[in-house]
Amino acid sequence: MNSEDYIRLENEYGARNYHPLDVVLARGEGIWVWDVEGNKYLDCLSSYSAVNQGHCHPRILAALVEQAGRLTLTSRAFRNDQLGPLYKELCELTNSHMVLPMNSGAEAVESCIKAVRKWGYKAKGIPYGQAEIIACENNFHGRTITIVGFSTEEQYRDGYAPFTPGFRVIPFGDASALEEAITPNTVAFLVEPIQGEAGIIVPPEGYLREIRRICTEHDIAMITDEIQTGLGRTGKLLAEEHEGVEADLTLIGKALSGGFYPVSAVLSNKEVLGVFQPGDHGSTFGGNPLGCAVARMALKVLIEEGMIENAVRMGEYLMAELRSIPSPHIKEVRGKGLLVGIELFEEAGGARRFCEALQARGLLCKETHRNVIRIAPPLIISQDEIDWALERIADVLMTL
Ligand code: IF1
Repeated sequence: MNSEDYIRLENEYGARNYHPLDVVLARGEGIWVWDVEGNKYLDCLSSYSAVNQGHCHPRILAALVEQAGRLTLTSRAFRNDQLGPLYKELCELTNSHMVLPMNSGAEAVESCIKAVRKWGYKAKGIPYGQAEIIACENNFHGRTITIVGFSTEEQYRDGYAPFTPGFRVIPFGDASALEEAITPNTVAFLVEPIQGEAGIIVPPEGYLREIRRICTEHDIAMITDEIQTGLGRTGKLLAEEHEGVEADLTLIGKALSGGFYPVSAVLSNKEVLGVFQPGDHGSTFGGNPLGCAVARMALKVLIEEGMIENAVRMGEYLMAELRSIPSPHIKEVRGKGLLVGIELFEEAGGARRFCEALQARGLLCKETHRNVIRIAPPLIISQDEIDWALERIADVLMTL
């Protein structure tokens, strides 16, 4: 079968909830992927930052295979020999006191919403059923009914009402808006350190520090959603570290497994996650030994192989070079580490056609919010490989 055959199968049998590029991938290794015809591409999306360590990282693969041959799932009715060590390693790496292991990012977000509501009622005495959580305009935290209920992207909400009450949104990047939105029933503020899906929106310097001060002052839980910005993507293990901030709860996922397996987690101080008593919350696969073994190795290679430091160096180089491309289409180049967005002027006709032209030149990336090309290669990329990408990006931006 060739690409067209695979595309036909997808179109005949698959739900149309994506508009993917017409590239049918069959193999991945490091920063490279190959389609069914054997064409080679540089992956500049990293599966939305779930493959920070590079495709099929050999050490994570070995950990997966070894664990898969020994024990994959026990349920949490029993214990296993991978969970406790993962808890300890995660807490030491992030200065957390407690971990709740889940599977998808959205599950971590939903679990965190349950924890802060319960904490609000039990610890803060908020009238039952009145808890409020504040989020930001243009947020992206997942696709469940509760989460899209506080999305400001109409398409993510259309057709899914009624939504979960108890949420309000404020402008992103404006700490005073948070102060004004807090009520006696506010339990938490949920924010992405950099808004990914919104178009790689970097808040003003000091924003997270201001948020931290306000949350502390008003005793509301600061929640950072690091599912996309975390695990080295922005040049720190957690993006909140750029401002020396420690959230009360931090959500991680995606690259926590290096792209091998759905593994997410809520990291917290004991006070908030401590509200859960046996039976209050759960998940069939949450904390399973296979996911934990994979996550432990995914973290190990991220640290041991200097991927986070590489993201700083390569990100600075990439953004400086992108900013030097004299293309009339470029409105702004922004980002942090290897989470980079090229915003195009409206007159450029939308980022999609540039992504399609880049695909033809062997580079895979994805538009977000019509005018932004997201550039987020695996954190192992070298300067030569960035130069290879820049040659094609400059060519497309100068000739389309
Ligand atoms: C899609 C976007 C990115 C996330 C943040 C939670 C989640 C995500 C900051 C939920 C997931 C994915 C979901 C995927 C595409 C991708 C995405 F374009 F949708 F918005 F990355 F920006 N918090 N993001 O980025 O994690 O449940 O998916 O494991 O839904 O199209 P998940």
